[in-house]
Amino acid sequence: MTLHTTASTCCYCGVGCGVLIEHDGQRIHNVQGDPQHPANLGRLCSKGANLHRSGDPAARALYPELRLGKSLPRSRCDWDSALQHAAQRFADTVREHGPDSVAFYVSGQLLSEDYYAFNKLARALIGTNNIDSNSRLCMSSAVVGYQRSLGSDTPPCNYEDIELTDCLLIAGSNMAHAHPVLFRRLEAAKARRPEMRIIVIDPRRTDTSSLADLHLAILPGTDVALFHGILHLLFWEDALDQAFIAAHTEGFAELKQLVRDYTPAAVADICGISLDDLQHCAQLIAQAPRFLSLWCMGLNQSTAGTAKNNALINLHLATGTLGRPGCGPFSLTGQPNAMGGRETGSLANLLPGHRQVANPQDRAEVADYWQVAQLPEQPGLTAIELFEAVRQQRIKALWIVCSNPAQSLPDQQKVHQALAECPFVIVQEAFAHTETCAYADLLLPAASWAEKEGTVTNSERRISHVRAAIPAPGEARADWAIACDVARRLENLLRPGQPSLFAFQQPEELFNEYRGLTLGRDLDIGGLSYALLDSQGPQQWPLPVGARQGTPRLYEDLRFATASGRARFISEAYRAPCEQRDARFPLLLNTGRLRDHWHGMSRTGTLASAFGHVEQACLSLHPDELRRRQLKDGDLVKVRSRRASLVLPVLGDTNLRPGQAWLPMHWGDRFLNGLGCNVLTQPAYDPLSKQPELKLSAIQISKLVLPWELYVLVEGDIQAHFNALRPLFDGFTYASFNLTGHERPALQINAGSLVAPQSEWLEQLDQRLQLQQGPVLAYDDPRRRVGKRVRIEQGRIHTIRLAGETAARHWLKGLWHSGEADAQLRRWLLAPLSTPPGNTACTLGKTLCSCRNVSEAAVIQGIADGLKLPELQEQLGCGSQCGSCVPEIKRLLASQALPVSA
Ligand SMILES: Nc1nc2c(c(=O)[nH]1)N[C@H]1C(S)=C(S)[C@@H](COP(=O)(O)OP(=O)(O)OC[C@H]3O[C@@H](n4cnc5c(=O)[nH]c(N)nc54)[C@H](O)[C@@H]3O)O[C@H]1N2
Ligand SMILES: Nc1nc2c(c(=O)[nH]1)N[C@H]1C(S)=C(S)[C@@H](COP(=O)(O)OP(=O)(O)OC[C@H]3O[C@@H](n4cnc5c(=O)[nH]c(N)nc54)[C@H](O)[C@@H]3O)O[C@H]1N2
Ligand code: SF4
Ligand SMILES: [Mo]
Repeated sequence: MTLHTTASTCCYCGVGCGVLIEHDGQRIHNVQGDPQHPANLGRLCSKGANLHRSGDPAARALYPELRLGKSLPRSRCDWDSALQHAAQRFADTVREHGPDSVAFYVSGQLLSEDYYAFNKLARALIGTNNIDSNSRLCMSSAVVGYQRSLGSDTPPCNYEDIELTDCLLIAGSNMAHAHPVLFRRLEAAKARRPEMRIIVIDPRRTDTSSLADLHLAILPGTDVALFHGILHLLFWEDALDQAFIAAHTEGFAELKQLVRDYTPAAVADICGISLDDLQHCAQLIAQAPRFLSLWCMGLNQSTAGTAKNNALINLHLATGTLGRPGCGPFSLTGQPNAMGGRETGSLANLLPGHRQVANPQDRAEVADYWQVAQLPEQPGLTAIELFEAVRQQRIKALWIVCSNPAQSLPDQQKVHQALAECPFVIVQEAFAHTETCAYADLLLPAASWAEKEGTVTNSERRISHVRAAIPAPGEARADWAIACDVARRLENLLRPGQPSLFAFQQPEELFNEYRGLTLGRDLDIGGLSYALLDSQGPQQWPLPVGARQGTPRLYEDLRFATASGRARFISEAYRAPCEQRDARFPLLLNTGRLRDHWHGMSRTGTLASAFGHVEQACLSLHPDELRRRQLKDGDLVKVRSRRASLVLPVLGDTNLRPGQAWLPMHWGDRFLNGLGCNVLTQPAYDPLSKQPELKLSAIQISKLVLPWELYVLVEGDIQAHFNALRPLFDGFTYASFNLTGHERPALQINAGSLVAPQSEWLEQLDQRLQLQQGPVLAYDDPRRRVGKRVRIEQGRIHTIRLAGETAARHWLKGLWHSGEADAQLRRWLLAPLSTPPGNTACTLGKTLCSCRNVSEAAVIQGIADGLKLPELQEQLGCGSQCGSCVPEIKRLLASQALPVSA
C-alpha cells in the first residue's frame, strides 16, 4: 500500500494549525503537525493530534434524506430530487411570502468558498440579508469593537507578537484549552524570557491563569469597570503616551472625563478584587514598553461585549502600544474560519470585502460586481432574532449549514420550538445525529475535514489552502457545491433565461471571484492565488497585486481606517450585567470549553479517549456552596434558571469563587437529557453586536434524589448502540451518555428516575443490549426492583446493566477495564447483596494525558515518589507528545509542593 501525505489545516480552532495527513487515498492513517506551517511549526494539540481518530465514520450522514410531512420519518432520496425539492420549496416560499421569509444560518467552520457561495445565493439571487452565522455567538463583538475603535474589522497583530511582548494581558480566554498550540508558544516564550509579564483576567482559575504573574479573578461581567479603572490609574501615574494620543487618536477628552469616576477603590469593589492587585495590574502595563492583549469569549459573549472590546482597545491607544512588534489588541478567533466569514461578509449586517449592508455605496459596489440590479436594503436578522422570527413563523424556510443551533444557541426551549414549527428546514451536516438533524425536513450530507478544498483564515489573518486527501463518504458533497447546485435550480425558477451567477465548477473559481471584491480594501488579496499559497505557503492579508508576500502587522504607519485617519477612544460607562443574582437565583452560571471536546461533540463525542479527561457534564461549584447545601460530589441537583431547568451531578471545584457555577458547553440533548447546558442560558444580547450573553445566567440548585438508578456499559458498535438506546431514555429525569475506554471503547449510560420503569421497558433495554440470551449472568430481586446483568465474552466483561441501584458500578467498571471476570464477580452477581466486595469509589479516575493515556492518579503517585516534570514526562510519558496536559501537571506539582498544614 502506498501512503501519500497531503498538507492541509486542522478543522478545529482559530489557531489554524497546519497538518500533514497521511493516507492511502481512501483512508487516513495518521495526522502530524506541519513543521512548515507558520501557525504551529509542527505542533498539534490533543484535538488536532486525534483528528483521524475522531469523527467515527459510523456517525456520518451519507445520503440525502427527505420527509414530506412533519409527522413522517425521513427516507433516503437521490441528490437530484433533494436539490430540486430544496429549490422548489425556497422558490415557492419567496414567491408567496417574499424574500425575507427565508433565511440561512451558516458557520465559521465553513471554508471561505462555501461562505461566499451561500452569501451570494442569499443576497444576489434570493434578495434577502437573512444570512447569519454562528459567528454571531462568537466574534461579532470583536468585529464591532475593531470597527468602532480602529475604523475596520482588522486584527492588527500576529502570533510572533505573543512571543515578543513584555506584558501580555489575557482577558476572558482560556487559551490553554481553547487555543493550546498558541499557549505552547507562549509557555516557551515565557520560559525563554521569564521577565515577560502575563496577566490573566478570568473569574475562574484556569490552566491559562496558572502561567500568569497576576490573575485577577474579577466578578463576572465587570471587565469594562476594570479596564476603565486601569486607565484611571495609568492617567494618575502619568503613564500615558500623550504624544501618541495627540497625533493619532480622537475622543480622549471625553474618555478622561468618564474614567475620572473609576477610582481604584470603586473599581476594586465592583470587580471584587483587591486594591493591590488592581494597582499591580496597572503598574505592569505602565512599565511595559511592549503591551499586547489577547481576548476571547469572556469578553465577546456578553451584553456588554462591544463595550468590553472597546474599553480594552482604549488601553492600547492610551499607551501607544499598537502598530509595532509585541504590541496591540489581538482578538483570538474561535472557529477555524471565523475570519473568512467576516471577510466574505457572511454576517447579516456585512457584505463581502469588509463592506456594510447599511452603506448604500457598499451595496451598489457589490451589486455591480455581481451584475444584479440591486442588493436588498432591509437589514438581515441576526442569530437570536432569526430564530425568534422562525418561532413566530415569520421565517418559513430555513437552511442550516455546518452548525448545530439546537445545541449551541441560548434559551434552547424556544429554539426547539422554533425548529419544530418551521414549515421547511434544511440541515446540511456531516454527522447524522446532531440535535438539529432531528428537525430536518431535508438532510443534506456534507463532506467534512480532509474531504474538501478551499481556504481558511486564522486569527492572525493568515490564509491557508485547505486540501482534500480522501473522498467524502457515501454521497456526501462539498458545501459550496451543494449551494451552487441549488442556486442554479433556483435561478431556473426565479429568473429563467438569464446567465447564471453560479457557474462555478471548482472552489478556486469562487476564491478568484471573491478576491475581486477585496481590491483596494483593507483586506486586499489581489495578489493572492491558490498557486501562490501552494508555492509560498500560507499568507497574511493584505496581499495586494504586486506584493510578494503577506503583511505581518497592520497600522505601522499609525493611519487608521476612520474618516480622520485617527483611532477613536470609545467612552462607555460600565453597565452591570443584565441578569443578576438574587435570593431566588443566588448563583451565576458561567459556561465554556473543555480541553478535549469540540462544541456539540458531533466529532469528538465519537472518540472514547476524548472523554478521559472529563467524563460527564457536571455543574462545578465552590466546595463551600456544596457544604452549605449538604451536597457532595456526584449528587444530583435540579438546576433552574429563569427560563428552564436541567438535572445533573455537582462537583466541588476550588477554582471557582463562591457564588459562581460552571458548566461545560458541550453536552446537548443527545448526551444529556433535558436539552443540555443552553436550556439555562439567556438570549439577551449586546445592543450593537447582537452577540448573546452565554457566560452569565442566574441559577438556583436543589438536591434531587432519584431512588431508581440505572447504569449501563456496553462494548461493540458504539454508534449503533447509541442510536438504539438513546430513544429509550427520553422520559428519564436524568440520563447522561458518554464513551469510555481506550483500546476497547464502550458506551456508558448513567440514569435515574423517581419511580422504576415498567418491566417491559427493562425488557426492551435488555433486548437492545443483547442481554436476553448468551453468556449473561443475571440476578433479579423484583421486590426491590433491583436487577443486575453482566455479559461475559471470552473471559471478559462485555456488557453491564445495573437497574434499581448502582452502588457496584465503579467496581464493575474497574473489572471491565482490567479484563477480569473472576469467581468473586460471579459470587457477587448471583447474591442478593448489592454492596460489591471491591472498591466502590471511582477507581478509573480521570485521564490527564490523552495522547499517552496516563491517569491523574499515576501522575499524583509519581509526584509523591519525588518525580519532577521532566522525569514524569520521561517515565510516565505524560505531557511528552502534544503538551496540552502540561499546565495541569504543573499545577499538581505546585499543589503537592505546598507545605502541609499541621
Ligand atoms: N477545546 C476546545 N477548544 C476550542 C473550542 C472548543 O469547543 N473546544 N471552540 C473554539 C471556539 S469556537 C471558541 S469561540 C474559542 C473560545 O475560547 P475561550 O473564550 O478561551 O473559551 P471559553 O471556555 O468559552 O471561555 C473563556 C473564559 O472566559 C471566562 N469568562 C467568563 N465570564 C467572564 C467575564 O465576565 N470576564 C472575563 N474576563 N472572563 C470571563 C471563562 O471563565 C473562561 O475561562 O475556543 C475555540 N477552541
Ligand atoms: N453555553 C454556551 N453556548 C455556546 C458557547 C459558549 O461558550 N457557551 N459558545 C458559542 C460559540 S463561540 C460557538 S462558535 C458556537 C458553536 O456552535 P455550533 O455551530 O452549533 O458548533 P458545532 O457543534 O461545531 O457545529 C458545527 C456542525 O457542523 C458539522 N460539520 C462539521 N464539518 C462540516 C462540514 O464540512 N460541512 C457541514 N455542512 N457540516 C459540518 C458538525 O458535525 C457540527 O454538528 O456555540 C456557541 N454556544
Ligand atoms: S490548536 Fe489544536 S485545535 Fe487549534 S488548530 Fe491547532 S491542533 Fe487544531
Ligand atoms: Mo466560537
